[in-house]
Amino acid sequence: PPPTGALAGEAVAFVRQFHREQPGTGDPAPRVRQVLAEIERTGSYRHTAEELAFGARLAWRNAARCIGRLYWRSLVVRDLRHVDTPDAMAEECFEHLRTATNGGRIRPVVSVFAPDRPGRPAPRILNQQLVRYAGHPDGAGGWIGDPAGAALAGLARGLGWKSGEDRFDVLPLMIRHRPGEEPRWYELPDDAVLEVPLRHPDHAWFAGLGLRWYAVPAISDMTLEIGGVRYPAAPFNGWYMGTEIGARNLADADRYDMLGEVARRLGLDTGSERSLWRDRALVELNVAVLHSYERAGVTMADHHTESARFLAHVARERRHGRPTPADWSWIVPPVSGGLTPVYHRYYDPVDPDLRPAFLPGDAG
Ligand code: HEM
Ligand code: NRG
Repeated sequence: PPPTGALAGEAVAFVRQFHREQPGTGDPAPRVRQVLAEIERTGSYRHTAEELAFGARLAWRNAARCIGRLYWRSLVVRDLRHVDTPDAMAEECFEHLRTATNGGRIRPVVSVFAPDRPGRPAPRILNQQLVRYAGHPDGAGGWIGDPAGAALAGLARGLGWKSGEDRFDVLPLMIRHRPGEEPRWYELPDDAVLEVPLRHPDHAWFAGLGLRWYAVPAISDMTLEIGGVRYPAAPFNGWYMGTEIGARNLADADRYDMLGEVARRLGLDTGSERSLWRDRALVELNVAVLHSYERAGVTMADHHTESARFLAHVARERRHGRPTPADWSWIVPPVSGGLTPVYHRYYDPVDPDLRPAFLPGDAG
């Protein structure tokens, strides 16, 4: 009898979905038999290149927290399943960044490295994103750099990385080959990291704040699961929506916490909440982010445009007879929520068991 475990169930469901949705792939039955036989023989199975590409795009389409899903079909999938040493993975992560950056015309890309196999876990990327800034306490109750990068900066220093004293030091890439082994670390080459210095269209002093951010958000700490197979190293990127930087990374009290300083430079009354100095500073910070990326020729979406695109996506999926599960609290932008159309409605319910998916952290 064919295997009936969880892997076999997931595998069959995925192969059927692939054949149902991909024109010209024909009857799934022969491929289902082949996959089940391979699972019986080896305890796992290998996706074809086409299954892998489709599965990765589906995982994006299924990402309930992502507002950027309109372009899910155009995801560039780099099939790097044969790459499983830290040195080679680091090189390919740098190449991922170069391909994705594309001189500023950012391309959505995922690099899929080796999957976990029975009894043989694949290497892990320890960084949250391929590019992120280090942070450490300044000794006076404040922070230098990004508090969200403090744990990884500590880990990197423990491995021998010499951190700078800058507020925007790019963390090294850290890769653990096998469980229990010490991670290897790699400084990112300059030509793999595009950054944008921030300035404001109307306030010359803004450039003097010395703020900057990187061009490509490439999440590297989620596991891609397709048809029961787990790819723990599968960094992916799209482009930024301005609010991620202007309303969160640079604004949150536990991140760069810049609103007080921006408000003072704007001459606002920070003594009273009712002056709405936080809100006014927040808007100018977001103006600066969008303006700077535009001037630098780096792809970035504003929250109004990306919201409209998302609703176009929901409508198109519906025409194909498919739901678009979405998590309202993640989809609605962190500024001017009610000004965007995504605020004024609810979405299809989120199913945590929906697959393929990008799963949080080192899921298993
Ligand atoms: C989450 C935008 C591309 C998968 C998000 C979030 C935003 C966003 C704003 C919420 C992030 C937060 O609040 O921290 C975009 C835009 C894209 C894009 C503008 C442009 C193309 C992609 C791609 C993938 C993806 C290419 C995967 C292939 C996800 C996932 C999450 C997410 C899995 C949830 C992350 C988590 O749980 O922490 N996206 N995204 N997105 N996006 Fe996208
Ligand atoms: N908020 C995070 C990035 C999360 C994902 N956002 C994207 N993803 N745009 C930050 O660094 O601010 N993406 O794949 O494009």
